[in-house]
Amino acid sequence: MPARFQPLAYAPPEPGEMLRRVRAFYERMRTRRSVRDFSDRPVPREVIELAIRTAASAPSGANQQPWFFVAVSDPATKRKIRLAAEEEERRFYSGRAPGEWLAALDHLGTGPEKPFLETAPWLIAVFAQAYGVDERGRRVKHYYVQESVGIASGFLIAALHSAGLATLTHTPSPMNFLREILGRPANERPVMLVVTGYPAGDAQVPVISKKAFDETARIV
Ligand code: IYR
Repeated sequence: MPARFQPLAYAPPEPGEMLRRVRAFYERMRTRRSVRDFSDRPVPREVIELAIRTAASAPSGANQQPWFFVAVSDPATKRKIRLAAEEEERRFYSGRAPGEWLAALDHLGTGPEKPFLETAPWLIAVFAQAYGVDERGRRVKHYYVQESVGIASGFLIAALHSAGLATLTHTPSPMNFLREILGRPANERPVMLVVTGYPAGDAQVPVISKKAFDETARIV
């Protein structure tokens, strides 16, 4: 029988070192912005693969890893995704979205045109496996799917940002077309597209701010 437990590989940092590391991470992460103007400059596939490996190292309910990532650089597939997304987004912006939703988005300056879906070198489609399927084709219940996929997506965005790439979490609504275009099975639900690449040289981002610490957290 293989051992069920093994010693944790862990080297405690000095408190000063800990503070330096967490501050450096904070300073790095807080420069991340959602970018909608991408350059078409290529990004090596290995960078994307390592970012996905990072995402897939995330904790998950019962370690079921209920996710699947499809990284797309093929221009024809990106085009299909853009056309399908824009079709949904046109409906979203011209009637399907309630006025309150459109008002909440107004300051971001978004609209139904999604050229970045073709310009950006990589689109990473994140799928959640609502349930698993065992070797005999039987359904296996998955736990905390949303939470697990959310955590993995956060790891993915952090890894891409730490590499120096711009990212956008894009959620065309609805986005079931992704399952068809990317040939994913019925137990998988598309959660988001993580668009990534270099920002365009003249990329603009909305002037926004984050909540003050006191509005975000309380330490007791
Ligand atoms: N899916 C649309 C609308 C949209 C919704 C939210 I919530 C955003 O934070 C941004 C956009 C779009 O991508 O334009």
